[in-house]
Amino acid sequence: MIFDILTLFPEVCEAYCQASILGRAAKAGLINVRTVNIRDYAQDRHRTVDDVPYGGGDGMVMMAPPLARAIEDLQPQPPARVILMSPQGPPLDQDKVRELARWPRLALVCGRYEGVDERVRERYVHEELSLGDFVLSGGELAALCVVDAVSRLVPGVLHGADSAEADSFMDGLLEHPHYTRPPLFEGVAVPEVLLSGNHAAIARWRRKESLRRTFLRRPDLLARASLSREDLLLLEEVRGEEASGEGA
Ligand code: 9D3
Repeated sequence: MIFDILTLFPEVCEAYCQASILGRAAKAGLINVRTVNIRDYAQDRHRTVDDVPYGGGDGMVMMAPPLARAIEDLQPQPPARVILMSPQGPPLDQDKVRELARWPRLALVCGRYEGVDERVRERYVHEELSLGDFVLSGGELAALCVVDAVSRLVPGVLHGADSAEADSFMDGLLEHPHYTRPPLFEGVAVPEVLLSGNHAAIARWRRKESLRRTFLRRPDLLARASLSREDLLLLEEVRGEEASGEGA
């Protein structure tokens, strides 16, 4: 999977992509993250990439010509999929991540300032994506989220423990609580079932706590999850316990 990140802050993007799982994936040749400094495509002495908005108003707008040239200089041409990171796109979710992972190459355009000139969007951008309804200073963090989330779905990037984790969102529930040593921390014990060695009981407990968390924190996810008959029985237990004030 090849990612091209078009940005005014290539160092920021490179640093993240060289660390941890992404860094290892890049070294293994499973992903290739290339950054393009949009400022390298400015044409004046001051390397200007922004200008005041036509019609007036606060803030600056990212100019069309440098960004257009940067996109046209991507290799090979035309780039497979050009995505503008923008507060005006639909928020990224795991369904979208799975869809993006099917492209061989993604070009991620990071806006700065109040936005990019509308003509770039019209001519080059296939889709826009946001991270959600909050204000960032630019698209870099959003582009890195795409690189990170999509890379985790590239075969070979995750192994063993990690890949189960990648699957965990797939059934649409939140994860159960996790514990590791010590068995007693500040007077709080690890739930006994986890020390029992009874793998069926552990699996049932985890599934139930997963359902409990989703019920309490993200009922919207529960409504969309595909639940087995066993899940529905566990969920009834959870509802009863929560209504009677038991449990966490
Ligand atoms: C004054 C109106 N603002 C829109 C909410 C202007 C504005 C603020 C911040 C325009 C662009 C930006 C920079 N943000 C991004 O480029 C961005 C973003 C975000 O701010 N929130 C969530 N997802 C994203 S993806 C790119």
